Amino acid sequence: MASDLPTRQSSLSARLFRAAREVIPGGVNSPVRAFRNVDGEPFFVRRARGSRIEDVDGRSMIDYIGTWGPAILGHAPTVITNTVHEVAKDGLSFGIPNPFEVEMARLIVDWVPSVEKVRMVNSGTEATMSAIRLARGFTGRDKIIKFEGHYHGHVDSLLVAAGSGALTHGEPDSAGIPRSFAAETIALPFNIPERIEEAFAKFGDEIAAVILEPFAANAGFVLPHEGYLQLLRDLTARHGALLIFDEVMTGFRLARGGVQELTGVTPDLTALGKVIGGGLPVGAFGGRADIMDHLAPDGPVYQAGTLSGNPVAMAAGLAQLRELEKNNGYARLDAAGRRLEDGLRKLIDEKGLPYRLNRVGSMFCLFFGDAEIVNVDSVQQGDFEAFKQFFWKCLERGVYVAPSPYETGFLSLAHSDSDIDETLEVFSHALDR
Ligand code: KE4
Repeated sequence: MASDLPTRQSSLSARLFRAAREVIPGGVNSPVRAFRNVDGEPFFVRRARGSRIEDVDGRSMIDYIGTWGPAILGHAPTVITNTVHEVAKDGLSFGIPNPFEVEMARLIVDWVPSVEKVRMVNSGTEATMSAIRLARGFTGRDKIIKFEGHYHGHVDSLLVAAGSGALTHGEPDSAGIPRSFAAETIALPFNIPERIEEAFAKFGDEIAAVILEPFAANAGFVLPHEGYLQLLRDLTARHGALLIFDEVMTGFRLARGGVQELTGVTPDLTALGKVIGGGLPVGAFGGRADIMDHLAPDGPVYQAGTLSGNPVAMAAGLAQLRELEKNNGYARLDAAGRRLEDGLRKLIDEKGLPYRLNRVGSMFCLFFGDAEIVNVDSVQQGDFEAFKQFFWKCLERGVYVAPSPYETGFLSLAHSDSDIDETLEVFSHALDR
């Protein structure tokens, strides 16, 4: 680190954050950016390219967040920036169908096994919100099952925690959500078969859908136990409920067809986002045609969006997805993830640290505790003080990991072997107490 860099307080980031707080709630447009989980203040980014971001004070860092998933090729890849520049010359938004929408829908249908029809939206939240409404409209049922620690965006009926009578109804997980909304959502612990079996035994024919992150990435990176996804598939099919995979994080990141391709478990509906937009605001939801045809204008379930299918965002997403598929992108992402994992496992073994590490492809999470990672309860047993120290020591040495122990790290195709080796050097220092 250059010693002439401004101190944190006098930095331009600090001045910008003070100015931001005067006009933006919490100084941020999304809470996780406020660095509250690491008791600090955020830096502001001036530019980003490849595996690195540069803050407004000129500090360069290797980025393991990639704008929370979308930057799978790395930041500002020319294949996307050139496309955006070219397409934007012909118009930014029409509110009228454009050819890029058809190309994107066809690509999603070709890549994601369970998706026969798809509707574009502008965020992951819109995707899950619309999928839930569609499931309720299609089944004529009201109850939804979700899992504690799984995040599906800020949807009223999904910002719900396990209620006191956990099995009967949920409790709002945010102010501003009527208890009546939460009452129709049941929040269960992930990876505990008995609990989901009990819920279906009690409410089977009232349940419209089960929604989950099949590989859960919003409580650290928590994987389903063997057979658990198939159990959810069997129970929902048996009781006429829909199975919704929220693959906003994992879709197009872990494989062309996401987790459903990796596991062979096929949902009825899938929510998508992040990678699909190449860094521009895009979400999507899709699935069985007989379900999707219940959407307006053909069907009774209303769903809409001024900027949905926006030509510039569609073109950016298509450029990213096609580039990703070329040059063996998924195999290269997995090789980068393997290099980081092997190096990190070696470090925690050498240092005798009782930490756990989960990694699939380019997604990873280091858990600062030795509890077996079953669900969010296990993650909460971690040593968050140790995590916080690790975060700031990494940042001071030029590596940006998620500012929360409840997040997942991401590699991109721009992370070189030397980036990863440099990161492991930094991790080695940052793991020392
Ligand atoms: P957005 O509305 O933020 O585009 O997507 C919501 C969403 C839905 N489903 C899953 C599985 C998600 O991970 C997300 C959003 N992820 C967070 C990262 N943990 C976005 C970061 C943020 O909230 O600023």
